[in-house]
Amino acid sequence: MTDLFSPIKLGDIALSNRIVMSSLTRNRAGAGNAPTDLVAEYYGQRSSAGLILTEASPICPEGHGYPRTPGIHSREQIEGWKKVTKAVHDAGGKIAIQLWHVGRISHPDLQPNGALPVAPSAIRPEGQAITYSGMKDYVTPRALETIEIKALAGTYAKAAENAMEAGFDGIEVHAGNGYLLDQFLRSSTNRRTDEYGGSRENRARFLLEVLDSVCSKIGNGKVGIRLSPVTVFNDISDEDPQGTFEYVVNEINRFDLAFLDLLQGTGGAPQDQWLPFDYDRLRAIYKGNLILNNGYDYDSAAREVASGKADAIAFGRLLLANPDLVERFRRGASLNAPDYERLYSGEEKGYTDYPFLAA
Ligand code: 8OZ
Repeated sequence: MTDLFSPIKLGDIALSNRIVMSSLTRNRAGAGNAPTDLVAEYYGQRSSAGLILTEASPICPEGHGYPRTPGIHSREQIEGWKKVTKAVHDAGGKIAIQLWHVGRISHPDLQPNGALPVAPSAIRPEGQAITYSGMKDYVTPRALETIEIKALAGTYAKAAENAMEAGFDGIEVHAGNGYLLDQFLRSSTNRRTDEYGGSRENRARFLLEVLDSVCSKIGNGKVGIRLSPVTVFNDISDEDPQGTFEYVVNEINRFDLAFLDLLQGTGGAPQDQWLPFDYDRLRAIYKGNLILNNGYDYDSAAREVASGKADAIAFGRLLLANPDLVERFRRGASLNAPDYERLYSGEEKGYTDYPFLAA
């Protein structure tokens, strides 16, 4: 019987088990938003997971929206990520980088030359950005020109190429959680009247161009995608999420990607708070490997994999607090609890100091 410890190939990426580390923002990048030795140690500690998906990593300076998030657009950042991929590979693991552009979820304080953040449409999100000088209200972003959108697909491809140079096994296009690509997909944030807005076909166009661009550059077997059809994070919604995402997934099939990483509900929210969505219908449409995410424990994860509902399961908080989660699952051992105070700031405390099981 297939269990969480069964190997699997996701496109070109061979996993030794089906326990995937979910992408987790940790805000520990160093100078120039480059990963440091500490970041390499953190990922290296977690390399017994079948696949690590890195924290979201901006593809260009305009793609940043939080302090100390490690990018994948400068020489310094590529060199920093090389330390991370080496640490994971030396320990026998696999690692893919999540490519990110925050779109409107930023602030002039975090943008080059204090510019406005960019988005499909000039619609201000509710809420506040975390800047280097405290929380500040989000601003009304600048709507991208059509020609800039075409260029951005190439920026994703360049970042994917940088990721290959840095030694990653693959990339995950972050098209969820209310960031730039999701802002194009969903009706509440996309009021464009050109070929990138209006119908679901038009709202999905940018994402499909990005996938085309990154797959041409590094090969489809190294490309995955994150979707989160009903998250409410970052003030986003859709008039018809079922229709929008069934269309998207049907179109994505033609790329034969390494995987679809599907976040159910809103990240970190318990299941009884998820907005309604028929995930079985999406699964019936999708032809490739599926990673399911959000709130799984050993038993619920093992059930999804045994029944064939998922090919692998992503764990966020559990792998954050338990670097040796795979071994703990094998032994049925107790789990460390996450230190919620130190999720998004600090250095080694609450980051690289979670205890391993005694040998
Ligand atoms: C939590 C805090 C900041 C960013 C996401 C990249 O949800 C994030 C994120 C999560 O995708």
